[in-house]
Amino acid sequence: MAAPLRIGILCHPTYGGSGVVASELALSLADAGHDVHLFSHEVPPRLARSPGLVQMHRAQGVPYPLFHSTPHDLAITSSILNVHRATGLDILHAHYALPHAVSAFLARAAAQADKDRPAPKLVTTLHGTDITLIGNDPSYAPLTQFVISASDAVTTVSEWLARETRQRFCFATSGPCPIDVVHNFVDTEWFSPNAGTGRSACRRTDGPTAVHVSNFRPVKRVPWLVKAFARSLRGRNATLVLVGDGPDQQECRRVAHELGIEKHVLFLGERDVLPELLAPACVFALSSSSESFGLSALEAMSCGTPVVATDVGGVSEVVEHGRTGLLAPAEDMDGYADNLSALLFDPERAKLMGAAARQAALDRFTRERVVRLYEAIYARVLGRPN
Ligand code: GMT
Repeated sequence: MAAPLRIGILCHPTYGGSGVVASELALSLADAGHDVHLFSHEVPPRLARSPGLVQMHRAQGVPYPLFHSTPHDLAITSSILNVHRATGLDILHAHYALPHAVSAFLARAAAQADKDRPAPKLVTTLHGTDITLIGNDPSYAPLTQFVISASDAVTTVSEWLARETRQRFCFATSGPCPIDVVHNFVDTEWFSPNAGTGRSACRRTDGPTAVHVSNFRPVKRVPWLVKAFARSLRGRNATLVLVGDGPDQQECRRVAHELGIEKHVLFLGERDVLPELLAPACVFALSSSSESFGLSALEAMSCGTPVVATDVGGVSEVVEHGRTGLLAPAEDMDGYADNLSALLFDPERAKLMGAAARQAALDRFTRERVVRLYEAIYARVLGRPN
C-alpha cells in the first residue's frame, strides 16, 4: 500500500446495509494501516462489536427551541472540522448521499478556507434508497443532484445503481457523470459455513428452515414473503425464521395468523449472531421490491446458504440464478414459492447450490479485493500513486 492516509468515514449507524458496509470498510482500512475516523450520530452496531482501531466520533447536535429538529448533520460537519484542524484529513468518504455527502461537502468547503493545510477530497458512495427512494423526493432531489456532481468521486454498490443514478441525476448540464462501481464485500471468515452448529437445517427432523434478515421496511416486503412461504408449504413441514424488526413486523404476524401458519413462522427480532443463524439455514429468503445490492444475501452466501430472492435491482449481480440461488420476478409469488420449495425440500440441491454460493463469495466479494478498489479511488482523487 502507498503511504497511509487520514480518512474520515460518515454513515448511518444502521444494523444492516450502508452502516455495516461503512463500518466494515473503516475497520479494514484501519487494519491496512490508515488513520481512520468514523463520524455518525451513534456508534454503528457493527463497529461497536469490534476492537478495531477506528476512532469513533459520536456527533450529536444539541436541542434548541428554535430548531424544529436537532441538526446532527451539522454536528458531524463540526466534528470533522475539529479533526481536520487538529491532525488533518485527506479523504472524506460519505456513505448514503443524504445527509452525509452534504455534511462532508460543508466540511470540505470550510476546510478550503483554512490555508494552513489542503482540504480533504470528497468520495460519495451511493447505497440504493438514497437514490431510488429518499433522494428522488422533490424535497431532496436538487440537493442530491448537486452533491453527487460536487463530489471528487462517486461510487455505487452495483452496476444497476450506477445506471439508476445516471438516469435520475446526471443531466447534460451537469457534464460527465463518472461513477465507479464497487460492489459490497463480506467478511468470509466470520460469515462461514462452520458458524453455529455447522449442521445444515435442511435435514432437521422438524423440517427445513428458511431465514430472512432485514429492517422490515416496506421495501423489503416481508408480509409478501410470509404469503409466498405459506404457498411453498403445500402441507409439508418447514419453518420461516424472521430476523430483525421494523414497521412491517406486526403485519407479518397478522398474515401468519390469517394463513394459519403461525407455528411455521418464528420472529427472533434483532440479533447480532447472524452467521450462527445463516449458516445452518437451508435457504436465505429476500423478497424486496427494490434492492441495489442485497448485502444480507451475500452474507448468507458466504455462510454456504443458497438464496431465494426477487429479481430486482442489483440482486442478479450477487445471486446467479440456478447456480448460487433462485430468482423470480418481483410480482411472481407462485414462482417465488416454487423456488423456496425447490430448495427447502431438496437438501442435496440446496447443499450443492450453497457450496457454489460460498465459492462465489470467496471469488468476487472479499474484503481484500474491495478495500483495494477504494484505496485506488482515494489515491486517484488525491493525485497520488496507488
Ligand atoms: O436495505 C436497507 O433498507 C438499508 C439500505 C441502506 O442504505 O442502509 O440498504 C441499501 O444499502 C445496502 C448496502 O449497500 C444494500 O445492500 C441494499 O441493497 C440497499 N437497500 C436497497 O437498495 C433497498
